[in-house]
Amino acid sequence: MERTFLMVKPDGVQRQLIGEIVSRFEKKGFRLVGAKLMQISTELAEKHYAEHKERPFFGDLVEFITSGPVFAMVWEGENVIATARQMMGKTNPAEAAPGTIRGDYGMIVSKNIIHGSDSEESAKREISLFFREDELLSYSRPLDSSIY
Ligand code: 3AN
Repeated sequence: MERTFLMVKPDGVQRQLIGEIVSRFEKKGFRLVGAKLMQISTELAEKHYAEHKERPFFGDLVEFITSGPVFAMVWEGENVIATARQMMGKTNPAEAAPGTIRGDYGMIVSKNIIHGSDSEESAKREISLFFREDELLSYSRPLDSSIY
């Protein structure tokens, strides 16, 4: 089953959106296989955002993501990487459709509430950056047979 890395960013934690965000993915039918509230170090932030190293906003990005606690999660399910991106909405909340997380709660691109892996490759990379193998659980729910 496909897995993705999702993270409520410091602005989402401050705005008390953890429960709302977890609830959306839960209700969709995806399965939570790992989660933790954590403070990201500068070193981890630079690794996580390595692909943006040359962008002018890289310094601000690292500063912001390390500015307070984040809620890191791994979710599992059919096509979860692409579907979670759809549920998050476009990077710029001003362009994100209503009904998406960023469309409903976000205002500006630098504080867009949630991060989600954009490909299978980045999901693998990000999951292993943030979680040890023994922090991820495999289990089934009675509901699974109704979802699939
Ligand atoms: P996404 O998070 O939707 O995959 P990316 O990977 O293009 O978007 O950007 C990573 C993060 O960098 C975004 N979540 C956003 O917070 C920040 N970001 C992207 N573009 C800008 C920008 N023009 N100015 C400031 N921050 C930006």
